[in-house]
Amino acid sequence: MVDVILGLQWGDEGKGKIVDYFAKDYDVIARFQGGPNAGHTLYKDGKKLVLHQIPSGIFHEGKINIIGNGVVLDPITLKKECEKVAEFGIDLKKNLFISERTNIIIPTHRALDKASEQAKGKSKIGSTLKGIGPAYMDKTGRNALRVGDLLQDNFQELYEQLRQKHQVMINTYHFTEDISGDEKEFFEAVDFLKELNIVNGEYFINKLLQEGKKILAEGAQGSMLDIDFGTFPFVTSSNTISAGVCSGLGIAPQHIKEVIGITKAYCTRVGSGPFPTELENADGQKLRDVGNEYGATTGRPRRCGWIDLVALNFACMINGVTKIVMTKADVLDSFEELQVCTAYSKEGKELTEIPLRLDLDHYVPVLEKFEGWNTDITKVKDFAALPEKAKSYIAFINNYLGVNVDFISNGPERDQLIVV
Ligand code: 2SA
Ligand code: MG
Repeated sequence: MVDVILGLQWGDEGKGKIVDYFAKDYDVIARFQGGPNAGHTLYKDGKKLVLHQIPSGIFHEGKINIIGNGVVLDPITLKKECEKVAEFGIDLKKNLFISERTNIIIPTHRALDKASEQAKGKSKIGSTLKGIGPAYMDKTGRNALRVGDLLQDNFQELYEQLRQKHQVMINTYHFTEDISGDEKEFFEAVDFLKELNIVNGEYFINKLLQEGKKILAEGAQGSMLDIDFGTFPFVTSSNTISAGVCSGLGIAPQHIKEVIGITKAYCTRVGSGPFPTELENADGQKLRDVGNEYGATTGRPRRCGWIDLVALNFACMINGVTKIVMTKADVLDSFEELQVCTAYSKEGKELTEIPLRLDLDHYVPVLEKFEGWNTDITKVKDFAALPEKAKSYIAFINNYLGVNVDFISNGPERDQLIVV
């Protein structure tokens, strides 16, 4: 059986904490897409740690963590991450497994990412510049190197071929960057990676399924950043939705049971692209300050706004969400008034569907107002003890989505999670 945890917004919904919380109930935690662009924040022994590629179950004894074939893996970032995790006494040889089909990010992918963003100028995507787009382009373009290739004698030759191909492309952008330092680090990291457990991911995971093991698939980024269904072209380059689990791990759809969608009690976005409920005012700044809304990977300030039920409803539909976890509810504690987007208005007409192009010159959010609860909820343990106004806010969301909020996170700590 496979359950999925994924983001329903534009990423940064707090997946790291929630996966870490649920991990105890699973035998296996697996990443199925994305790469070092992800930033999953966990707290271990009171210390903050940001994971980018290693699944968020890594701190649980006896769990198997898998980096699936759908991921694009940067050996340099992986080595650094492994070293950090090892400081906590975690033996990666025992509990980290990497699919041999996982595509590799090489230094020129990052240079290409930068060159491409620079060339886009004002219409840039706001990429994390980790080489994600170019690496997935090499996958679909059938040029990529994969983890299994590292073990081949001719890896150096394969690398050189790809690097040269990239160099031609980089030149066409008139982009110059010295990557020789990165290259040295890359080959050191490749040697490190070769010593980890490289497995045939699809047989590995299917054997675990046959043994009755419980698997948790951990999504990265969010549904509105999905390459097919997100706010294209301001998206990432992978399928972030539940459908990505099958292709990103090599498991059949009938194994998937719960799809647990994570949403913040409000909404954020980092990078460019449409964000109908964005608040470019004092309320937006307050959400950013109270919620500490800065990119976990790049440190970029996140754009903040009210919760968008049109987008959430769309995400619930595309993913087949069965349960919702609402995170950072406590960030709303000091707001006198809250707003919720229930529709978009275009030329006087109200729409409740996500259009092909969410062009903000034409789509204006229709907002419903709520009285804020104006109470500190960070110490609340039971749903019953939540202020009535918080309950009505949640009830309204449940009713709109037709899926219930089953958990409410009211602080960063593991035990700050209210079961509804
Ligand atoms: P990319 O790097 O090419 O995949 O970027 C394309 C778009 O996807 C967005 N994106 C993200 N959005 C939110 N969180 C992400 N992870 C980090 C975090 C981001 C950070 O957890 O905070 O630290 O800045 C993430 N990764 C990609 C990105 O902003 C582009 O809009
Ligand atoms: Mg994040």
